[in-house]
Amino acid sequence: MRASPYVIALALAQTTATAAPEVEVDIGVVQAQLRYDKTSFNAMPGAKVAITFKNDDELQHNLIVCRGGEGAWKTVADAALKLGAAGFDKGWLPESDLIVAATRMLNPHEEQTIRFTAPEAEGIYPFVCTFPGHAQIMRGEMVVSRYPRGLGDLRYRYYEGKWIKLPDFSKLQPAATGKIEDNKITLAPRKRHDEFGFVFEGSLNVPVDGEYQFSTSSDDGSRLLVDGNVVVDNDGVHGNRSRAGKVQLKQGAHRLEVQYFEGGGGETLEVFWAGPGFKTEPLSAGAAANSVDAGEFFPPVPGRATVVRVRLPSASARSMAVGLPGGISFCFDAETCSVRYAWNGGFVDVSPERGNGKGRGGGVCKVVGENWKVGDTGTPLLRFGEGDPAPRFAGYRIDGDAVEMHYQIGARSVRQRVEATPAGDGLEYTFSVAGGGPQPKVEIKRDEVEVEGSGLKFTVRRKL
Ligand code: CU1
Repeated sequence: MRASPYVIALALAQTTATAAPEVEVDIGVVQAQLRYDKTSFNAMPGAKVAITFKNDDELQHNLIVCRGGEGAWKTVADAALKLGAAGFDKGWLPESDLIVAATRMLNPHEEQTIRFTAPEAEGIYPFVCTFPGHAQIMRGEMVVSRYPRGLGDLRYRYYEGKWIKLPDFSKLQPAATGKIEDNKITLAPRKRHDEFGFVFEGSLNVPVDGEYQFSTSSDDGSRLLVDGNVVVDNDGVHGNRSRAGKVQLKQGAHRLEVQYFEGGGGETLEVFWAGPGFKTEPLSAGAAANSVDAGEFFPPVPGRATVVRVRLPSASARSMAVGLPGGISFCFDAETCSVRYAWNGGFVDVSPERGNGKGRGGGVCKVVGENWKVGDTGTPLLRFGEGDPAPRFAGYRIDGDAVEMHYQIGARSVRQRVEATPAGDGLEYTFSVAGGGPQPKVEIKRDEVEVEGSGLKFTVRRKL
């Protein structure tokens, strides 16, 4: 029998229906911070996943999902760096059997949806941007687990009474009980503002085996138990106070219990947890997703070197931060007329200097990333002979991707041009000297960096 066109159309419709993604995730970029705006999501083993990556940033980014465990992102990012200058043409996508799925390198304001099947093996699958210099910061995790992380079936028992520490609630008669539909721990069901208590109980899904941290922030006392064991003890009469505890948990559902009491005055209860593949997340309503101040980041200007005069760690008060396209930044000290160190990442957090609305400011700014040494001796790199006079800084000039530092050493004017290596793993220096005299020698701590080239043009690369 021949299938009628109608049957074929129906079959096609069914195929399309089953191919619809079971997990749809939108991931964006936090502007100028080299961060994805979503750093964790769950997928069931073998689930059909669709990730829509929206690059609403001024820099290029990609998103590569890796297999091979939590640290696999580094292997893939290093393989991308090894592409060297060819990386630009390949969108920094290396050939690697550790890659589960990948977007192309997206230009600013592009987006792309990738579809793939989540691996059958449960565990953590990191995703990362392999644009040179981004991977240290720009990454997240797909957790493949039959137990999507979170709290479910949350119920409360509400009590009234006067206590100075947590009572044995099991011996007391609750004044009210109920179910909390959104599964967020909350004091909302209370019927008065003093002399009351709660016991919250729910089922907590733990996605993978590992160490988990819990914390409560409460006024007054609280206690958190997992499977009947106390993990956080924050008991007693006190103002809002945080306490934390750690516990090893197996994958699966666990019983979470939070006890709380309020004597008089203000009342607060916030509960958080963190574990493999995710940072601090609230288990309570109204709590900030992450209480750490994100800071005020100075955005580098895309495609152009950026210089900001700010105080930086391990440098004099005359330091400046220079951000280069490609995500490499360095600290230039106008006192020593030398590059003190470099870092890959998100340039500088200037909130300590601005006071962040809280203090007086004027503090030392934070570099966003991890410093690496560049062979600095605390003096200019060029030596003209014994007893060179102290250098005098004479300003800088931005020239597209590069910055040119000007300084005087005695009667000689030195121009030091600095630009990023194509792979973003080092700095290229080009010196020009006016004022004559003997040929200068280069003095650099060669054990700290890989030095390539010679004379007045050379490259210092990060030692891995
Ligand atoms: Cu990136």
